[in-house]
Amino acid sequence: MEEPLDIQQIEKKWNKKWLDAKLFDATAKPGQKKFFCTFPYPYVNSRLHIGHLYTLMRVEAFARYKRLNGYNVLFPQAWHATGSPIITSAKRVQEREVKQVQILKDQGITDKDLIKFEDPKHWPEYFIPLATQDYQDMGMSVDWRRSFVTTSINPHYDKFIKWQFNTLKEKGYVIKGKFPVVWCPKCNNAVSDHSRSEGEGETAQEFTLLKFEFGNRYIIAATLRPETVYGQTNLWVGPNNEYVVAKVNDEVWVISQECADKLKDQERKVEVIEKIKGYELIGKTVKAPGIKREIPILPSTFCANDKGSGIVTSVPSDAPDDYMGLVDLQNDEDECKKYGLSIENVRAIEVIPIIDTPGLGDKAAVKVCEDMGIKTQHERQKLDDAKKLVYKKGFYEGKMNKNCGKYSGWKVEIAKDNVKDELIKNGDAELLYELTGKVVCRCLTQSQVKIVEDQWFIDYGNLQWKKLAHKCLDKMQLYPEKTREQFNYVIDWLHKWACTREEGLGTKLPWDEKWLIESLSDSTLYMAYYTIAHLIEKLPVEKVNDDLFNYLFLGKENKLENDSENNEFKEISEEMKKEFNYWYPVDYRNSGKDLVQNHLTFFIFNHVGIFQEDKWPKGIGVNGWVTVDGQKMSKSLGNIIPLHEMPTKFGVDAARATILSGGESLDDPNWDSNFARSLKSKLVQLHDFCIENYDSGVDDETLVDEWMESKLNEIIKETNKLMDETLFRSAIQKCYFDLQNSIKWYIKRAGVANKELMKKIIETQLILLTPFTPFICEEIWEKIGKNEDGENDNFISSASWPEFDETKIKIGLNQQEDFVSDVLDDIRSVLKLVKLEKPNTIKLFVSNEWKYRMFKEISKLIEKTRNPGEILKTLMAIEDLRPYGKDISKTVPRIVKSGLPAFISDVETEYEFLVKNKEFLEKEFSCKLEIIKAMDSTEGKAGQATPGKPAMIVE
Ligand code: A2H
Repeated sequence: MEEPLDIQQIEKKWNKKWLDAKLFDATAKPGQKKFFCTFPYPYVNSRLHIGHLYTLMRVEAFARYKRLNGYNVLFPQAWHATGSPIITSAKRVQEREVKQVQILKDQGITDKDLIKFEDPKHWPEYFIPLATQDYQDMGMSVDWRRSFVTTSINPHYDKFIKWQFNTLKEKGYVIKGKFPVVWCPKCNNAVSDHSRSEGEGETAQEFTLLKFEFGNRYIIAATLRPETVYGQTNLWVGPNNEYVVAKVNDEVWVISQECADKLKDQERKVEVIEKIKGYELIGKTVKAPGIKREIPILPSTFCANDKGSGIVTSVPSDAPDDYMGLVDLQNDEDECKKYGLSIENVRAIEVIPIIDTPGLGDKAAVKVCEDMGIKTQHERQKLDDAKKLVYKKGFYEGKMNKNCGKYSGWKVEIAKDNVKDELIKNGDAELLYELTGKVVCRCLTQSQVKIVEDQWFIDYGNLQWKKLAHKCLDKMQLYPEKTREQFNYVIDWLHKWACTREEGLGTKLPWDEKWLIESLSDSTLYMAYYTIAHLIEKLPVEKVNDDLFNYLFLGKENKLENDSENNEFKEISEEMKKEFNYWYPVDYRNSGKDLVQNHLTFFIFNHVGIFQEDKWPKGIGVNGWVTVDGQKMSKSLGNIIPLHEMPTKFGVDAARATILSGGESLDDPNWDSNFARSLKSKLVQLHDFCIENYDSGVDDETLVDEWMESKLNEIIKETNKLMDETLFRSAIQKCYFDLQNSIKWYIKRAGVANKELMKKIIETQLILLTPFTPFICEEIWEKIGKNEDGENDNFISSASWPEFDETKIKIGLNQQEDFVSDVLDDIRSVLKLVKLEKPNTIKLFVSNEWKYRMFKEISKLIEKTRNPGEILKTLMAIEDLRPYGKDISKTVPRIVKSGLPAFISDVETEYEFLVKNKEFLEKEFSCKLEIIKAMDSTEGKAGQATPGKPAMIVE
């Protein structure tokens, strides 16, 4: 008996061969088509795990597919060390903090080695080689010459980032100022997305604080829609909410305690004087800002003290909450009485129309609440939906009407800032920043907004820059396309981004060295660095400066040439320029869906802000988050599988194909351990099958060769389409499972396969599978004699993707084979039903002619209607069908429900086809088979035959 396959040995063998042959080292070859793809560099403070694998595999499978399709493919990989996580962890190791020590021990670090992790620099030194090994073990087709690490640990890259920031600053994209940032009061630092344990993507949002005159005080209400002041009818307070009267700078304000706390971080001096309950204010009046009209204070249930000031101005025309609050109160005499309000006065409050919104009239909130059947202010879910709808339409499409003074006729979108500025100028309003959602720092302290002076920002709010970003996006291929809307939204929504930190690893801001550039800002343009990474390291770092990068990347004047002593320098810089110009732009960058709102959009911005248009990125892929065996990945569940366990636990090929089979598009993919285990043994079977069947079989054509050719070509064609759209899960289904089934069927039908065809099938399937399971494919490829000399071109990894021949795809043939397979299944079910194991005779009856006629008519009609009555009526109008009215009326509803068979021919064709396959069926059931036309039979059963579904009697 042969030795069982040693999968791990095979993986090691091919990894070594690929590395020795430098198979994935990619060099510019002007004239040859290229594909440049990237996976965001992982953060090197821990080992890689299954969460990385899915996103990574989407790049890897695509890279291999493109390579097989004749592209010169560059797939490089670098490592990210920027930011505070490593420094924070190193500090925690210094303190021997139990949790942190455990995290390291779980990753195999011994007590003895612990001390090394007190030094932040040790972290990348330790984790990068391990990550590289994991990548190699997993068969990633990376050009390792171009790998690097970020931060000042890498002085060449450090210079690149400095150049990037100098360039951004020159273009006015980096600005200094006073800005609201998400802030941790404990760490005394801005909390970047990477440094959060909760609330990634949440930012500071601007609210306008409206000031309502109330004697010698102001009652304050926060709004996102300052332009709606013209429609104010009243103020809302929560009757049982506690408010404070506080001295804020030189004025006295009524606000919530939470608001008072926030104001302290936003450049106000705040001193609380006394507390006051909401109900004490109800029934009093205030003078509303912007309109200088007295309006009453009324009770509602939706005022939250932790938002704005805890008090809301009511604009029932355009805010569904406000409208329902008013309706509720107008219907509730008791509630009015309770607070001493006159119900007549409350009922006299009228909605003031201020905005004409296309499709929603001039009181959008009223219309939407009525249309949605909202009855009270307590229907939260419906009200939130209504709010979104009214806001989106009103704000982006609405126009201010005649009640809005000098702004009448303005677009709402434009009026907003103008009204706001005017209110502020007149002392009627101020600004407050609120977080868009809860943010918790890694130190587990809840973050808040703080206005920081002297901060550096990337100005993603710059309108000209946004325009360029949109232009780039418009031309970009997105995988899947449905992410486009989100990208457009993020481009519009991004504003100033605090790009520096005081602490961490990183690159210093070149012109203000007390600052370090933070981790989401030094990772946006580095794909360009990949094109030169292996060359620039040959230069002494003093030679690397902005002039060099300007020359390489922006085609600016070569200020370096005069340096006569340095021919080598010149040579290297020319080579770098060639590499950049060949590989750029990036063709495909893939990442998880959480990065659309920051990294991926920053990637677009930075490219369009710095590079010429022909270097703008061409494609982005976005994917979901991995779950493991149906559960969310989490430390506490212990279900995070590290990459280095994959080879021993599941085998690399099986792991690669399993993770991609777990999902595609934006689905959250599921890792299924059982699937991986069973795939591992299936791949061994594939190996054995190929070895056994390659180059064996008959020279004569078989009955089903033509069908098999058709199927094979169809599968190649469909796989191509799926691969081009990165729908790898479906592609694996097609080129592995579907093709496998077809091959099995072919062998069953042919008895002995045709030799040449079998060779072609095996070769084709192996190449189609190579992007997913390259190790086993290489092994088989070698064993079937395709790579005997071990030359580079003979690896299956460098083979040519099979072409399909459209003329060989014969839908009719495919349908006929499906018919035979259905007949086979039907006979089996009948035998099972009558519990007959060994039949003597099977009689098959081919349907009566008129039924073919009926089926064909129905197949035409069903495209227009699925109403059985209508179909029946049309059929009955056909003269030669009329005699069968009773049968037809029974058949039609059944067909509408279950569908028509794919194979509808006519009596003669179906009959002859069965006769042709008689021998095959007889062999299958080891019995005699009779094929009879129903019209020639007197058996009652014969009448039950329908086209594509012969009736049968088994004896
Ligand atoms: B808006 P977001 Cl016309 N509790 O102002 C409950 N709601 C509060 C609040 C609090 N403490 N503070 C402010 N708000 C309301 C005007 C408006 C608003 C119009 C249309 C839509 C609209 C008049 N009311 O908001 O949930 C305020 O109502 C919908 C975008 O944080 C504030 O803006 O997005 C809005 O909630 C902020 O809601």
